[in-house]
Amino acid sequence: MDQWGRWGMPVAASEQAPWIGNLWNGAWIASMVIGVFVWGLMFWVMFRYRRKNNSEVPRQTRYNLPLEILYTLVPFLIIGVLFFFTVQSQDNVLAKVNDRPVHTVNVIGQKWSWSFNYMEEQNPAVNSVVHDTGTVERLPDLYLPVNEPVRFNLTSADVIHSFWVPEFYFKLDVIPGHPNSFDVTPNRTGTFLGKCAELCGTYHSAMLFNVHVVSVDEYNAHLKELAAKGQTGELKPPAWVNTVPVAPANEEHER
Ligand SMILES: [Cu+2]
Repeated sequence: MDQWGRWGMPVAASEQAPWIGNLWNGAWIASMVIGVFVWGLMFWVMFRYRRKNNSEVPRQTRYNLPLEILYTLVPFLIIGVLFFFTVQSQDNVLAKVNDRPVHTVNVIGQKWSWSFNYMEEQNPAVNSVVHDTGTVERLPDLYLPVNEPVRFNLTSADVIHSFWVPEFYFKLDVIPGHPNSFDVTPNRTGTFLGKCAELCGTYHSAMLFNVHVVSVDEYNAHLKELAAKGQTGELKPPAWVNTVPVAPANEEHER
């Protein structure tokens, strides 16, 4: 029920999420206010200026310059306000943590799962890069320490994917040959479902991952577990991007 108060959004789990949450709420409230006002005007004129009897035609207004200027300017004003708050939210959500983020996770999107490289060479708990990768049958797990800034570097091994954790109110495209990055500070422990938000092929719908926001101790324990399993070193996408094979030009396709 309290989801109504968020206009359908899940409970936020990151420091950056309120920027998007407030934009989302504000846009809905503005739309509802404008909607109610416009519906009110429509119904008011429909009833107030109805034809009263069959002989008399209501006065017909063809041109009203002030009114026309008004309804040209007001939409620009509405767009301007939405634009301002959109840019403001975007700038804050994409802002990089000063200096150096505490943790870095290099993410690879591949058909149809994810690989996570925890760049923890400086972390005394493991002193190395550890990784985990998923398959269509086994969802990968992404562990994140609560209240610590994490930088995500996103690369793709093949086609365009999109890294999306709904509870962070954020997603970013994972584009082959075009690294993207963003910083996020998870601030609520729990297990969330991450998804690929870009239709990327046959098993796009299976491209899910579990996000565990845990205490720093649990985070370090998980890194050690990965190291103990021998999952050390960084997984990298291929240097050149695999593309869909193109049929030879001289081959004829007849039907
Ligand atoms: Cu995908």
